[in-house]
Amino acid sequence: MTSILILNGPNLNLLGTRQPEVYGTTTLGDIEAQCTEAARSLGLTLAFAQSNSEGAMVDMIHEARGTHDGLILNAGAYTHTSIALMDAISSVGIPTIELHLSNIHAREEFRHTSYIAKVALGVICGFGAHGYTLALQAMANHLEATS
Ligand code: CA2
Repeated sequence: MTSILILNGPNLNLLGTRQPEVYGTTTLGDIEAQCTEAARSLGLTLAFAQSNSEGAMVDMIHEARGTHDGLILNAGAYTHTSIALMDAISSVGIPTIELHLSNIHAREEFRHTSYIAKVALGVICGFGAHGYTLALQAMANHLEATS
């Protein structure tokens, strides 16, 4: 069965507890439950993870090789800084969708740069928690079209 890893970066474990005006009231646990249901109806196997550590995220991307067919990555603030995550995605060659809850282009200038976008299939941002299920649908379509 086609397997997808959804990987979340720093501070996303706080979702639903602080800054609801920016990030909404949905918790990461709620998002995982929505993704589990969406993956089931799309016929996908899902792994869902979060880390506050850049190195741990690099390790999880390396370990995804041979295990997962697609990566959906909300790298949080590392999106705007991490050449290491960009290189990890390039090195494993797994199709990757960059995802954000907020519209990073409508926010501060420093959020307009993304190292992840340079190696991603595409980017989904600004649709809040719904973006996660949109990304799963987009990844399912991509993997189906390229299989
Ligand atoms: O919009 C997104 O999904 C972001 O990846 C979220 C990151 C931010 O640095 C990116 O520019 C855009 C921040 C995640 C912080 O999450 C929090 C959640 C609740 C309370 C505080 C932070």
